[in-house]
This record gives sequence, structure tokens and C-alpha cells, in this order.
Amino acid sequence: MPVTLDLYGHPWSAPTREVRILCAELGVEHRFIEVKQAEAGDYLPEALNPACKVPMIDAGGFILGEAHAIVRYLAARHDPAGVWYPTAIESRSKVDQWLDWQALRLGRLAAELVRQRRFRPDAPDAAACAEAERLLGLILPELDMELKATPFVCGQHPTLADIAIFTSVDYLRLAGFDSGRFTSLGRWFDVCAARPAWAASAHPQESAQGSAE
Ligand SMILES: N[C@@H](CCC(=O)N[C@@H](CS)C(=O)NCC(=O)O)C(=O)O
Repeated sequence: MPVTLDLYGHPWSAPTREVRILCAELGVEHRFIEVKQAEAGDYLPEALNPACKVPMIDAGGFILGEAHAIVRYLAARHDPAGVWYPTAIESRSKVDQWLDWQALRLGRLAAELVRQRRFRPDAPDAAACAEAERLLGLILPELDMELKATPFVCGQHPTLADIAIFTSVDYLRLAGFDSGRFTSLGRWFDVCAARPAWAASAHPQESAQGSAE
């Protein structure tokens, strides 16, 4: 009998969205369990996930957190050809490089801008926003340059790296960040956003309930 997959997440959560996009691309059936935010008093039971963070999966009793660990696990299970997470060591390492770049650099800045501008719209911290925008101006040229050379972050086909980076770039869009000068990034974003599996997990824009990272 196939293992059932439960995905605990939140519709506004960019890391949750990574997992949803990959599941949709790979046709991985799962049950999405929406977890309310901590302040609503209905968060993940600590027994399941001591960090109380989403996303988290329960794959037939195997519990796993951290979006990048989850997408690597799902790719290992459901993408044996390595379309989304290449098997060739150099190609895989490039995907890892950009996954780290997203987690350690872009993701934090994008989450900060969304937190300020979407969830504190009446009282955004102007200094925090300006600093995030300054740092984004320093790192986004790296990505734009890569996307000038190839259609996707790591070559001719989207990978886990594109999925992760896309969720953050979409946060930037929601936060009103002007990325017009990054033309290759804009072209790449439109191509990714048009993929049905990616569009299907769009944020509930009309609602400002919940919180980003
Ligand atoms: N590094 C983690 C980040 C997880 C994370 O921060 N999730 C946020 C939602 S985007 C969360 O659960 N926030 C609720 C809280 O911290 O109580 C990952 O990539 O999975």
C-alpha cells in the first residue's frame, strides 16, 4: 500500500509553498493540513515538531521538517530520474548552492519585507525595510546574471532551486519591491508563475491573516 503523505503548512508560508509546488509537479498525492499560527493557539503539537514550524510532513509516521530537507526527500522518493534534483554530482551541487543562497540570503530578506509591508501595513519599520531593500540590491544581481545565461537557475529545466527562489521572489512582488531593473529575473519569474503547479499555490492575497516567517 502506498505511503500516505500529510503536509502541515500555512497558505501564506513560502517554505510550505515550496513543498506544495514540488508535490504538484511530481503528482504526489497528499493531504494538506492547514495549521493556524502560534498566536491562535492551534499550532503544531510539539510532539510532532518541537520547533513548531511549518512546513512539516508525516509520511506514514516518518516526520520531517525544514522545507529544503522535505523537497530533497520527496525528490529522492518520487523523482528517480533527477529532473528536479539532478543525480549528477556537479549539477546537484549547483542546486544545493542556490538552495542555500535562498535559505540564507534571499529568503530572509524577502520574509522581512513581507512581514513589514503585508502584516504590519499600518506600521512598517521604515529602517528595516530600507535595509532589506539595500541588501536585496546587492544580492539580486547575482541571480539576474545567472538567469541571463540560462533559462532557469541551474540550466535548461527548473529544479528545486527555482522553486525555492520563486517563493521568495513572489514575496518580493507582494511586498511591492521594484525589481524592474532585473530583466532576466522578471522573464524567469513570468515563466515560472505560468506553470500551473506553481500558480495553484498562490497566496491568499485578499487576506492579511496569518504571518510570514
Ligand atoms: N527554515 C524553515 C522555516 C520555517 C518557518 O519559519 N516557518 C514559518 C512559516 S513561513 C513558521 O512556522 N512560523 C510560525 C512560528 O514561528 O511560530 C523551513 O524552511 O522550513
